[in-house]
Amino acid sequence: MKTQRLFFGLSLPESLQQQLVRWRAEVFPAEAGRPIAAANLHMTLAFLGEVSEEKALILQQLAGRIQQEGFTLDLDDAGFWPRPGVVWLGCRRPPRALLQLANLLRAQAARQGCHQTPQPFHPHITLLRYAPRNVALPPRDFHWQCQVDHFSLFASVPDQGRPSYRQLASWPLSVNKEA
Ligand code: 2AM
Repeated sequence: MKTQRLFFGLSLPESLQQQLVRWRAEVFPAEAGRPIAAANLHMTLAFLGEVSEEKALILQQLAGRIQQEGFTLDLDDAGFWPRPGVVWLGCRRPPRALLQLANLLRAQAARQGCHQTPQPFHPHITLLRYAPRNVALPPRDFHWQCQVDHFSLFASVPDQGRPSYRQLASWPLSVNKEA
């Protein structure tokens, strides 16, 4: 059976990816970990794992029925998870619409048999992997902003030994009334 490693997520505008990479190079020394390539900077909403074509189609149909508002991502937080050695960028106050979207996608995925971790969704963009335990985080004086008006399905494909993320489909989020 043919399967693909899939996840739902948010892409970032290329201009923001480039800004983040420049900022990362300023605030983290080279020994702080393995940087994620600019084009791979994204936010995962629901990780699906290895999925058959049949199940991927069902999940896409369910995703297409989602009616949710867009939102603004305020990226003003950073942290370190020692076990995976991940340095991440996140939001001190994640928008409710972001949490609702991720939780809905995660619930749909779980109902289709895609294992979901029991930990609550913690929105983040992985900046570095294999960071050492003593990695120094930058002072929280940064604030990156991005309007989110769609979410996407991605395939994780190996590219010279490292994953590369290919966008397979996208769905719009409606206009954010607060904006
Ligand atoms: P990470 O950035 O925190 O490692 C593609 O692999 C995306 O799915 C990555 O953003 C990764 O999150 C996430 N991911 C990979 N394996 C996962 C797992 N077992 N559970 C949850 N998310 C996972």
